Amino acid sequence: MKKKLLSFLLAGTMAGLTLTGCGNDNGNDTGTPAAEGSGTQQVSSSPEETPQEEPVTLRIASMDNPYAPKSYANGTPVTDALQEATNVKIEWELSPDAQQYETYTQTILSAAEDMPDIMTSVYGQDPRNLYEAGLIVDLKPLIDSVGVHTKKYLEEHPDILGMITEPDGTILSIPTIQDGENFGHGLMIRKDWLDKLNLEVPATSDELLEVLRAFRDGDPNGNGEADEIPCTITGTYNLDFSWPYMFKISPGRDFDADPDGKVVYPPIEDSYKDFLKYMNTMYSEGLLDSMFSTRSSEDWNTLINTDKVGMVQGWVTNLPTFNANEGQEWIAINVPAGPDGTSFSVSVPTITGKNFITKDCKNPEEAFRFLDYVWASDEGRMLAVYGIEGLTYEMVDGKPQFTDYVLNNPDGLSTTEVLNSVGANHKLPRISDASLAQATATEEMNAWNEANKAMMRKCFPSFEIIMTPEETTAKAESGFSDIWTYKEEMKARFIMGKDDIDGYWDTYVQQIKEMGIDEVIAIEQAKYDRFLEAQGAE
Ligand SMILES: [Ca+2]
Repeated sequence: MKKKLLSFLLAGTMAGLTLTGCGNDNGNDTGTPAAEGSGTQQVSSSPEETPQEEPVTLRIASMDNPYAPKSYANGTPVTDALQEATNVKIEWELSPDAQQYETYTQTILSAAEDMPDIMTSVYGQDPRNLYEAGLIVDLKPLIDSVGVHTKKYLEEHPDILGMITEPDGTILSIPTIQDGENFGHGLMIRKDWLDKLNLEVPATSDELLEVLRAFRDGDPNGNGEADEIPCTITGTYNLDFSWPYMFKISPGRDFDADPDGKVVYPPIEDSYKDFLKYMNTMYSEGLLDSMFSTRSSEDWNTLINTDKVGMVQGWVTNLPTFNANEGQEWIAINVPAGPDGTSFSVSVPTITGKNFITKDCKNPEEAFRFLDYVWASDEGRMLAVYGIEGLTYEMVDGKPQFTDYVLNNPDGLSTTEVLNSVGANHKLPRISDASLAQATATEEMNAWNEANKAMMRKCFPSFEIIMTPEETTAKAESGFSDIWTYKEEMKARFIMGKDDIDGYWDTYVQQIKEMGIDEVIAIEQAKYDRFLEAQGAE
């Protein structure tokens, strides 16, 4: 094990030397040969100066390890490996939790002097303001000059490039990314109830209605009373996920784009009307919980735990909790095919942390070279996700697999705690994938996840695309929040039959238009066009 660890560290060190070597082409006036021992007659004016062996010191401000016993300040195997590989010595400025980190950043940013080289953002912080105040630098030129791995990653993931590019073409932060393609929202159903009633997993929207009718009438909880709620949900907003995908519409992120690049507002599209009609059928037949619009998550859990509910929509990672109820067997199902014989699911990568280089950084290229390795190099990504070879993972048939030390930790730590304890899942920028979730999920869950991914389409990341200040103001003043509220109220009224869908649809659409939806669509169209343009540009 030690040998493997050593060889890993050595490989990292060599990569670091190579990178540092590249750096000598810039800003080094001693004329150090690019390659030592190449047999040329050129001799450095000061041979004892070997800058590539001098570690670069970087001050980094961040939240500390969520696994408190192992502070980054004392070193962890992963942060040590990152420093060794990049020939960097980190001077940490750590805060134990989000609140204290926020206080720290407020203090340091308002003082605006002697800032650390690299800082991670606090939630909701807009890098634009920091850039305009002259506190942070544009990373775009650094990506172009030294961001070898970052460039490659962004070329392979143009949607991420589109999401991190500012309206003026600058890139102000390197984010932590969750790929958004795994173990997200889904439909979950009582497999034991299906079995009891001799029913198959529903594959179409019509079969789903049949199954829910059987749940309503067949006393699957076996208490002799018709007390089952075939399907429940917590509030109207959650209906925007999974259910509309049977009708090939995705209203959950406010806007969407059609294949021709035209931005649409799903709640006024005809397919949304079909979705409402379906949910109205569910409601009027007693298949959807009559209290769906006001259910809290506490109610939801109570109904599940008391054996009253046959189907829900939500995070599929809840399944183990549901299945902890004795006698209950929950499974995730793929979105049933709708009237046209198909359906889809939706993914959007999410950005959960942003990392800046400040104006006080003496050597932005060295700082970025470090971020580049940590964030986007193969080695950096392995360290972030899998930790240390031989300790937290082994290569088996060319693929990393978590060791027992992670999956069945001798000290009883959870999988996440083990990885945090070695410094993986760190607070520096990282690209997170579903490896751990996959390694700990059941075979059935992984099968569901793969099938769900196979039917996935990327949707317009309307929440993530960075807006201009003018767009932000225009959207805030557009009355869109009133449109949103009206649309939610009408969704509930249509589903509950308080307004007739066919009879009132045109009036509803007209109302949304009068409230100014076209102006908001124009703003979203400009965002979307820019998103596509950023991806097209190198
Ligand atoms: Ca019953």
